[in-house]
Amino acid sequence: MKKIGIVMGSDSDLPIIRKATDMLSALEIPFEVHVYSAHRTPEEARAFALNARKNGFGAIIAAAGMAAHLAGAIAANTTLPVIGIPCASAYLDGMDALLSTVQMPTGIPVATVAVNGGGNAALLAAQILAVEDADLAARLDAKRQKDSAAVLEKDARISAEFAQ
Ligand code: RP5
Repeated sequence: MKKIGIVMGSDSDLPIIRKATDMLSALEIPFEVHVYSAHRTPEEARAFALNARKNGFGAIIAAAGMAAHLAGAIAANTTLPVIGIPCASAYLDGMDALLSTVQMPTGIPVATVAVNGGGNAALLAAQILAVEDADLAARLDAKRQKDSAAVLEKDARISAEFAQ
């Protein structure tokens, strides 16, 4: 099975990355996690992206905050799918990272999830791998059914509480 590469711009992004690693672990998807910055360690970020396909990765998740160029810098050096997570920092509520990640020029796409959206980044990566993996697709279907059942349980509880 292909691995998911996870790259964060700083270890301060780790709480958001944990949402992704928890999801990938639950789905039994192998992954690697690295701290590489587009600005502080541009050579290492570039080398990771350039070698990602031959190193067995199927998609890359890149998380960064502030002037968040990491996902775009990774995407510039690979044709693997790159999923960007804009991370909120102390100022601007993540709007800075959202725009830096989502507004890629034509030719170098980054599939951008919500601000701090580590869980959805992992799910999107899983769905990419599941195109060619029927067992993983079945695990994703099972998760959807479980999530739906949990919402319907909440509906039953709350509608009963307000029943007249
Ligand atoms: C970005 O700058 C990182 O992704 C992080 O979200 C932000 C702040 O980094 P630190 O100053 O916390 O290392 O490159």
